[in-house]
Amino acid sequence: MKNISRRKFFKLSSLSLPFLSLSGSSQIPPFTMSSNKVPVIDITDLYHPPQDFDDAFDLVIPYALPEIDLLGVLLDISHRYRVPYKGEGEEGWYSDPTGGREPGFIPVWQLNYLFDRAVPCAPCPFVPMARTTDPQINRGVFENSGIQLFKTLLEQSPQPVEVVSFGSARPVAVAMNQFPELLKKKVKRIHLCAGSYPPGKMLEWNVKLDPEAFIRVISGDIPVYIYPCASEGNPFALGNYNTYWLMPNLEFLKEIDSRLLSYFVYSHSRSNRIDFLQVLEEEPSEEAKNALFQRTHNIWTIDVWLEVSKRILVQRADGSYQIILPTEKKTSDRTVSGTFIPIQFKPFPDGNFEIEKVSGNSPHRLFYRANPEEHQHALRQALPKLYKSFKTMGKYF
Ligand SMILES: [Ca+2]
Repeated sequence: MKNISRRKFFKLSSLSLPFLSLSGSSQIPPFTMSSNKVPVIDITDLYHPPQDFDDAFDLVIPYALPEIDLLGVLLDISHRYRVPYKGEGEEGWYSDPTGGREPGFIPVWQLNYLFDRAVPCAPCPFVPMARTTDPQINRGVFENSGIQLFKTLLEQSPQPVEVVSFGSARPVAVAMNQFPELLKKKVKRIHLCAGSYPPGKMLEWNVKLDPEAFIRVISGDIPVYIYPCASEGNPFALGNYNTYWLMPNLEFLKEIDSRLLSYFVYSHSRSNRIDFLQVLEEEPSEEAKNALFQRTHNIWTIDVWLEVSKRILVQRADGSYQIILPTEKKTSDRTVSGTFIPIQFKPFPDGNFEIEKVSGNSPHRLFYRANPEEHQHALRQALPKLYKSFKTMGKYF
């Protein structure tokens, strides 16, 4: 009975667009679409307090890179991690006792404030799909507001959009089940940061969040660029097909824009201050800053941004590594960025997958790095330089 009335309500209210934006209104802020900017929809499992601080760390990139037009942020939330979760007897692999947390509206609003933007943001369904064809309409208006935002942003974009997904594949899969034709027409590529390749015994974290959703997305014909987050099930392996690398500390944040530093400290310290914009104008405590600087930081996401923004990771003639624009490339530069192998997916029922390498007539691609140690070494040099170049918009207060 409850589901029926929810469905009805959803049908009625889907005529208007329910989502949250900085202005609090339900209208998409007008955005200018110049042809040299890449339109991007960012789907992230971002919470506050964070589950993985890198989600807040990573979201700065699409705000700060001028070649990206960030159309919207969809919050990929899993109810089980909103509260302390003890796992399902899988040797604690998927447990997380550090919940509660809520969808990351606060970090999105903070970045809108810091970069003077009005990027709309909305949550997506909180629970796994019951089957690969599940449209999750019975999750109601609030949890579907991200899916509605997805639809509206695609409809309004004059050109196909790059979709990046850093959590479960659920928002993309639900959208595939609600408006498949629109996705086919308006999604250029889905950059899916998930899965293990080669496959492992344990499901990779993002796949485990929603195996049906992952199977749905890799079984479709919309181009999927997959950036595996694990190799043989190990999320911390330096394999050829996964993107993981480690920053031994975040000392370089001492030299970044001071308001961005406050943003990072807010997230990293799990702050509960309600004046979450004003706090960005204040100098954080030494203790909170030092805890951040000494953080050992795991990264799985940067290769997505290189591919989407068309920036290149290179080694310069002097031996140093940098992330550069294509126009900055010199003949003496050696490219270190990952490449992409044309593949066909062979999904297994549990959410793992195998691949078949094909000659290029498949829309799908698998990330590949020839030398994982060099990839890590290069990014340890190049990523700090990139973050140090980011500037927030001027302070008004
Ligand atoms: Ca994530």
